[in-house]
Amino acid sequence: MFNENFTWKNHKSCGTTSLLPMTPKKPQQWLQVVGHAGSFHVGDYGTLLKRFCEGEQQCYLRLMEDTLKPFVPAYHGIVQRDEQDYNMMDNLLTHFNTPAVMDCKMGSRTYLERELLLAKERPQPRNDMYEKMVAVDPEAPTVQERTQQAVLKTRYMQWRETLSSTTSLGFRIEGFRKSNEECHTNFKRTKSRDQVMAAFNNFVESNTHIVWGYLRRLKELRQVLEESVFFRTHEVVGSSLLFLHDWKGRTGVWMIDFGKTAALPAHLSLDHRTPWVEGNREDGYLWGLDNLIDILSNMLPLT
Ligand code: I3P
Repeated sequence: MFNENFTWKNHKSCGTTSLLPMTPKKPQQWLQVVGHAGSFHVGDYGTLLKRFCEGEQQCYLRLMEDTLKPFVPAYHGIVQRDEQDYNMMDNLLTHFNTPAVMDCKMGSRTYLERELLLAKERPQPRNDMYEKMVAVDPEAPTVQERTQQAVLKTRYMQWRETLSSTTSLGFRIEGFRKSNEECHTNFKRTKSRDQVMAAFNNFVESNTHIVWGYLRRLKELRQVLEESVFFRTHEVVGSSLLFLHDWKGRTGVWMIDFGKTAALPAHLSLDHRTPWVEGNREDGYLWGLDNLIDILSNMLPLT
């Protein structure tokens, strides 16, 4: 059933780890995951093995019982390989012929409230994040950060959010690979609607049929999200929408990456549109989806 070989890049068991393509090494098709290395394997019969994360497993188990089920990869339980546990799920790419793939990280915030608390209680400035920051903007660190040559993770994440469209639009493009195998991952400064639209237009190669397909699916997803019990009762942070299309004109969008999706206390529920203030747990997911739908709608000719 599965006839392509992929390699995956990841670095830890829980987190926002998503599929993203890398330059293919023919004759096999190779893929990579944004930012992280080592925790994916291709399973048998069109499945994907992702390094076990209990929080993510809990989400998948609940999602399999939720109205959102058609919008997430089917979950098949835990498997072991070389003494490591993996969550096994459908490999969405197997449904397409040499697909173009895009990863959009959803929400107006990319860190959990509990990460913020932890950073306040036990601050652990990171040198790797300082290095990533100055590589993009040497002026970004504060005097203190420059002295320490380190930044807090939450500070780095907030900086990334305001630099990209996360804060202003409620989602950001992480990267894409076109079906011609061209890879684009330089979106840290893609912030305005026009920049996002230009990136999408590049991804779909100005094909309005594909845009229609994506829009239909996103509108269906929005409707289901607005009614989903799972969605109402979870803070969905660092989760992505995976866009896939191929030369046959087939399109699909799925929700992936639930390593940082957290169940809310019983008394709390979210509308996912109310702006976040510390304590309300809002994540801006639906606000971001509204903006995404609006941007894609504007790529179509007026009817
Ligand atoms: C990474 C990105 C990831 C985050 C990772 C960051 O930054 O924000 O979402 O992982 O943190 O390094 P960038 O995209 O600029 O490379 P999580 O969402 O899982 O926290 P990490 O280095 O602690 O994994």
